[in-house]
Amino acid sequence: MTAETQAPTTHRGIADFVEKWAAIMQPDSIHWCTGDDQEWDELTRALESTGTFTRLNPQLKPNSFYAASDPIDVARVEDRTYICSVEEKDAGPTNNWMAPDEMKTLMNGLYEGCMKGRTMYVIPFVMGHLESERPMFGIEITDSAYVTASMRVMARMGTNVLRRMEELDADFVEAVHSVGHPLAEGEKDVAWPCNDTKYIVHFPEERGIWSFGSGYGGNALLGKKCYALRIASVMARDEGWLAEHMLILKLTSPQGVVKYIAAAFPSACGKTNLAMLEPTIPGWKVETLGDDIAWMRVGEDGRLWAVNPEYGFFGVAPGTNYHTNPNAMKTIEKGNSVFTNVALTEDGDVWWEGLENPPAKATSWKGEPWTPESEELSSHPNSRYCTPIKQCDILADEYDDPRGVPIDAILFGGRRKTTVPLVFEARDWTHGTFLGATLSSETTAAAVGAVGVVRRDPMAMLPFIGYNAGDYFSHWINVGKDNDAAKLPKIFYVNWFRRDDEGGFLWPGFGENSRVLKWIVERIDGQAAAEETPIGRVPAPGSLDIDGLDMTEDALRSALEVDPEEWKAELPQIQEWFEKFGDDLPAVLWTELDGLKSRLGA
Ligand code: GTP
Ligand code: SPV
Ligand code: MN
Repeated sequence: MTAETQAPTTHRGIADFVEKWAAIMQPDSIHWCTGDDQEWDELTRALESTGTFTRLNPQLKPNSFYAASDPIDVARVEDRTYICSVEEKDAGPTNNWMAPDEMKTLMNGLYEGCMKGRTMYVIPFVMGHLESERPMFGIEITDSAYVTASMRVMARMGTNVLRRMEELDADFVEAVHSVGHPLAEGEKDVAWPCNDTKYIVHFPEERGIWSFGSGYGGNALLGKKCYALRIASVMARDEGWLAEHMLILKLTSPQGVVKYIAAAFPSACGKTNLAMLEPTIPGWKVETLGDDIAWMRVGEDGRLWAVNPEYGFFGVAPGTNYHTNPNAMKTIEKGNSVFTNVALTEDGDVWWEGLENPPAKATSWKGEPWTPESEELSSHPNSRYCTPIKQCDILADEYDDPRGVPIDAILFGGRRKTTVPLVFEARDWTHGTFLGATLSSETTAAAVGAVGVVRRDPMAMLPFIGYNAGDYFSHWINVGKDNDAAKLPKIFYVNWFRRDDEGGFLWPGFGENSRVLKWIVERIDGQAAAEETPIGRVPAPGSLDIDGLDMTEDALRSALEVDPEEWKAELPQIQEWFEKFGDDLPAVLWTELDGLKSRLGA
């Protein structure tokens, strides 16, 4: 061991973990992350020197950087993502599985010497609050300075976290990451090192994560999807709480009544936009608590309390602009942000499809010259901004409260051109669980693979449930059974993406979604009227406020329509979906499906 590899920690478990992997991966040096500004400067300078980062014009975006990935490394790789539970059955029918020993043998082969010529960064981090009753620690080791810089934005990390782990002699999630691109003696690095072979692997019983070959967000920032959803969902099952792919927002009415709303939409289906919504209806206010992940547990008062475990936004760039999401724009304009796979303009700014004022000339994410006449997109559809949550002007004060906020409503939603109305209400928790379990959405560019294909994405968690999805549904049902249902959130289903015959959106979306939120909270308070339909309760005529909106009551009816024929066509798909889970599917979900069938007269 050289002096450099001697761990600057009194936490034996952490020192052993780092030492063990350093011996396998053989980095040139080891850097223990402090999280301070000097470290950020060193990291970003190193990233500039390898060409990974281009510094943006400080007048426009201070302390901010542009990065373009290798075109083979642009999104989550669901077919390379594994849940390696001891028993195959515990991974369930929706996850890839391999026996843990077999996977470890395979990956140890890949990890052997994989950090040669590189620095191993050791990132002590905590998901959620450091001051929480039980801080949720992790140590990520990575050979990517890009990942290290991004982790500093997305998670609370650094020396203060390490010191707290030492004080508590805390358990932690071992998060192992390598881009899988060792450098031979004298070999020049590439701007975006990665490997054709990729594995994103979880060992749920050991609470361990092994990732190889990718530098992209969800594959490599291991505190995010891998820990805060896949591993945390297993912890949540064992301990009786929920780890969900949900935004959290605070809604204040003109009368000053506050409601907290959580919403699960699949990747690239509108969470960030709803979380930062600028209401178009007078007197209403939205503040943000989180845009992607919610950890929720029933408190002593019987209500469901939610915290956002993250520290930044990793948002979809295309479509983001001053009309759709002014609060995201203002957040990134303060600087301290990383933009990946967008276009770089000649004045050192970034641009993407949907942003105002297209530049006359730019460099596309592929490094090619681009003009507004170009046939190719300037930015990858899954290009992202990574920006500190604390810079968001409408961040709710409660964000810093380790207790979180009590949730009044849970929204499920997806991207469906047809069939699914703008909004409807579940009858009760079990029916709401049925709606979540059968959630369907068109696939997006957030994951590698075909785009626009309708698939079931239960609770928007299909790629993130760290165990058997049948057991996950039971867990949801049990949360309703074991608690006072009257105190739990009411469940709703929304669809901003329904189209008319010409392919246009039936609902204007974005800030206008505040009208739907208004109907939802008025339902909770017993003020707004609803109509029963076979699928649930939709707004009664006149109950959803379209005052001042360029939309007729008739057009609204088309957005709200429940067509029994379209829904009958869904039934065999839901049946087939449920059959996948065999005996693991809670029987009450079959009862719900039977009820739906009979209400549809099918
Ligand atoms: P992940 O970060 O991948 O989890 O995505 P997300 O769920 O946070 O989605 P996001 O809010 O970033 O939106 C994804 C895309 O949907 C963007 O291109 C948005 O412009 C678009 N979008 C969001 N809300 C609406 C809406 O109300 N109507 C329409 N038509 N598009 C929307
Ligand atoms: C998603 O795909 O749901 C994201 C982006 O939020 S990633 O962090 O890459 O998973
Ligand atoms: Mn997401």
